[in-house]
Amino acid sequence: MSETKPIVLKIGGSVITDKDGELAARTAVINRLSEEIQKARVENLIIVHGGGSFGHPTAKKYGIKEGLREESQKLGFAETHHVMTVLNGLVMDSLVWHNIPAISVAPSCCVVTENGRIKCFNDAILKSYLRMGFAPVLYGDAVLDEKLGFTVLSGDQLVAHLAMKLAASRIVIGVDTDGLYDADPKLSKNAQLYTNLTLAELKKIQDKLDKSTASDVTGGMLGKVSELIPAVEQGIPVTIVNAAKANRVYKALMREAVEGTIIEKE
Ligand code: IP8
Repeated sequence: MSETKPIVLKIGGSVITDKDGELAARTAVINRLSEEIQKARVENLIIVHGGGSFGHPTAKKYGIKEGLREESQKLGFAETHHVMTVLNGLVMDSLVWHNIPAISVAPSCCVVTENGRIKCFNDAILKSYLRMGFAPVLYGDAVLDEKLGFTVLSGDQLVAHLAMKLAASRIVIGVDTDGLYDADPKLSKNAQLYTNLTLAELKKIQDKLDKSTASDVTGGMLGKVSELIPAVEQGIPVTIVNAAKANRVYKALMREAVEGTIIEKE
């Protein structure tokens, strides 16, 4: 049984899928990341992945985030969860064949939100898996909501919640840019990378951050950072790295020096 504090790793949907495509998984990238995770041999690891071109277009098409308004959306809820299980299946396939004892935990079966915020997380089984040395794998999902009927739960909210609840030592966020910039680096050539930020600095620059990627129902880099703030407040450092580039996630997991953004409380 492991006693070390867990590390929570988030892999962005824009890394493992092609957001311009439809249900377009990047299997070579998924395999490379599995290799890096396997090589790092982190003892107590929780993995969370995003929705990319699987969850987001389907959730958007049926207005799942806004909640249940008409019967026909129920099929959309089922479809959104289903396409997430398809992407998760590809991730699981790769992790397990890379000899990682990964076990899939569906948020739709253990989380209930209230107005989009996690209200209840039945995490007893997840904790048992973790204690036994398994690597639980969760993902952004369609979940039941006490006020809205149902909604979309982002992987980022899950990451922060799990890290705080399980007193994680660190959060590693794998995105498709080199870290956190003062402007969207895909749109602005002069965008500057923040390498180290304190919580106070992060709060100050929050309004500068990219508010959304058009295809994302859960709010782009700003949404990501806002979710992470409570975890940093609790003293859990966050490292944001480019998971689309080889070895960045590996180095972050190994605590090696790596290009990216480190956010710490002070
Ligand atoms: O990509 C959203 O998860 P995220 C998942 O982590 C769905 O925001 C179902 C759109």
